[in-house]
Amino acid sequence: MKTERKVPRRHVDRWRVAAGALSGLLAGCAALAVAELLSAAVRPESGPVVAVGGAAIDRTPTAVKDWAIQRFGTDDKLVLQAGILAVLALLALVLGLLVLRRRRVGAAGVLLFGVIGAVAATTRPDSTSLGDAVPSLVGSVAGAAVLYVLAGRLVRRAVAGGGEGWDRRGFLIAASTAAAASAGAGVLGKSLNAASGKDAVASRAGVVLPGPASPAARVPRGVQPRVPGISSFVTPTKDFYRVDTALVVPKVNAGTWRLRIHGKGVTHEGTFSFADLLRRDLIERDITLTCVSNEVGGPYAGNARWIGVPLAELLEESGVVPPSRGGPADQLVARSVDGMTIGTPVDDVMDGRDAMLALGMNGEPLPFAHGFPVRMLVPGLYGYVSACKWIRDIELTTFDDYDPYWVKRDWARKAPVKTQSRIDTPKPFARPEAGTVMVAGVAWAQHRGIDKVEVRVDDGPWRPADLAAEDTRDTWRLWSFPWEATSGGHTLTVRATDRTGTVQTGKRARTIPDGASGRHSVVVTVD
Ligand SMILES: Nc1nc2c(c(=O)[nH]1)N[C@H]1C(S)=C(S)[C@@H](COP(=O)(O)O)O[C@H]1N2
Ligand SMILES: [Mo]
Repeated sequence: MKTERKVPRRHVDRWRVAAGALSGLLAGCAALAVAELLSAAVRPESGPVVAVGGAAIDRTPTAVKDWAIQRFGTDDKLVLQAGILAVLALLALVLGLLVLRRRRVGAAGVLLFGVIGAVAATTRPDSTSLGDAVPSLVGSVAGAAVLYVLAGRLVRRAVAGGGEGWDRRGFLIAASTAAAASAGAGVLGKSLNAASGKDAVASRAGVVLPGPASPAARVPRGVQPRVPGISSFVTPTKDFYRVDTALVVPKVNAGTWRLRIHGKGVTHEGTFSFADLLRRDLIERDITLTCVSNEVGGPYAGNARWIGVPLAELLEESGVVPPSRGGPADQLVARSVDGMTIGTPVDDVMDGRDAMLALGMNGEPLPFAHGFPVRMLVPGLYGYVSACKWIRDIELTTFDDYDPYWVKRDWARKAPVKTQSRIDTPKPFARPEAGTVMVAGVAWAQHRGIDKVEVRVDDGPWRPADLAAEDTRDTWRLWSFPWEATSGGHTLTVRATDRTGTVQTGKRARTIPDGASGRHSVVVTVD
């Protein structure tokens, strides 16, 4: 008899524990769903997962961030969000078990997460109002209430037919109601958030880019070797790499967007609208952009045709004098709508190169992911010291007075692009047939230009590759090398020489603090 009583009792307990865990998960879902719904009313960026994720990105040690960019690329943000959700799910399970013993404490635990989310949301650099706390706080109240109510059904009590148990039917009804309501709120919130950038989308659709007053130099014939597997000279916009800290791509309405120019030595402060910029004489240029986080042989380089306002002209009109001519400001700090800060040497911007406020990319208004409505570009500098997307403010200051975002995180204050080359084909561990194998790829040294590319097989001599035609010294240059491949394992290595005569160094350096160096090698087995 004893054992017979024990078995169902343990059975009941196991179900109760499972129901507790489920309650925790449902409370978490309810909290996130309500927060999502409210963030649609406040700001998409005020949601707890985005806010905590953004705060986590800013606090992630540079080495880890760099690793994440390399390992996951543009998907690093998805991975981060999935990670946050996984941690939340685990904590929700714990709270669900806690609530079985201490109903109030368990429910209060949910509120604690609301406070964390609220603090993260209101301390983000783009947060301008305490209203950003609302989604997290109200969401957590909803979650706590769900947990408290569900826990009430899990209390052990006398049930009909004698013995002990808990109100299973009541629990199931309450749990399914909570699940359905959360799903409803979540779906509604998601769709409202998706629609929230509608005015920005409409403003982008309405942009008509004028023809340039100064068109790009004609692209010479022969910039593109016909070798399968080599990069395209112009990177199609959809394939252009994306690197930034934004968990939600900012959707800025071009109609209300303004750019302010101010700071040291600015005698004519100015505020410009998008229409103001469109009315000016625009320049069109081919410029290759590269990321400092690009490993040797990595993918974070792209070449596009940009149209925009020459930045030096705007600065001159504002009274800015570069330090080389006696001006007081040596650093230009660009600020974006999402709180990014990017510092560029004023001398570089005003030395005659085509630094610009870009309004268009490859014949279209900038895509949102690449900085619509306006971004900065400075040929020859890595993106993190030059290419501010979603720009809204330009301040003239000094390198002594201010450290921008990445510099605070141990990256170099100044970072001209290092001379680099990459083998696009063959791919690592390819098994080409013996005979002529086309080795091909790209080389870049923006604003200096590429003069020579050489290929070495195993420990053999460096032999010159066929250089494709050069567009400008601000663009990358494609190359190819017909290799008479003999069977066996071989290592192919490439190096470039820029127009200053500097040969790409074989000395390996990490991406931190000012860009990777070393040579790209590919190991293949010839059959
Ligand atoms: N607002 C903002 N601008 C930014 C960044 C960012 O994180 N936020 N990242 C910079 C970096 S590190 C690079 S390499 C380029 C990448 O531009 P792309 O995403 O258009 O290729 O944008 C730069 N501009
Ligand atoms: Mo970058």
